[in-house]
Amino acid sequence: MVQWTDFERQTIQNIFGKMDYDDVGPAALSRCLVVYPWTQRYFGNFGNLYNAAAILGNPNVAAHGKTVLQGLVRAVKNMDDIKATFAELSVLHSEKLRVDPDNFRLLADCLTIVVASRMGSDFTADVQGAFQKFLAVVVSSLCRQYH
Ligand code: HEG
Repeated sequence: MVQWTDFERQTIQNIFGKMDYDDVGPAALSRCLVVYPWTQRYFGNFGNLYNAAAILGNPNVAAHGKTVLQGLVRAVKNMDDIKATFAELSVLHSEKLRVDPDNFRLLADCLTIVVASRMGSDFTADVQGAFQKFLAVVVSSLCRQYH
């Protein structure tokens, strides 16, 4: 089981408590689709992903970016059992969506970059450490069904 320090818990809750989901979710997913274009293959029903401008303006991408964050909020609320919280989501991504699990990490990294850009100097090394630890647990939990 993952152990969290008080600082880590507070930092994660603070980041998600202050987050503008309508901004951060779309920004993180669209960044992932632009920087790692092979991730577009899972969103064939999302319409125009032809270039960066199309991705940034695509309402399906924006909506799904928010859905991903809503998933992460469930993890924040269940920090002591993220594995169980994401059990079904892991089955969905592996067996139905057939998402290559390497991509979880790539999206998590894009989210870190967007959060860092929004937080500016508040995104200290300690804050980054706590946030990336949280995302590492999320990624590992999503990968469970692939093991
Ligand atoms: Mg996934 C659906 C969360 C990474 C592709 N993703 C979903 C859903 C959630 C979610 C909550 C909705 C599930 C439902 O309808 O029951 N995704 C989620 C998280 C992360 C992640 C928390 C990692 C941080 N997803 C991810 C990655 C890809 C992907 C990296 C592909 C590169 N997700 C994907 C697709 C769907 C979902 C294709 C279905 C979208 C749709 O058809 O609406």
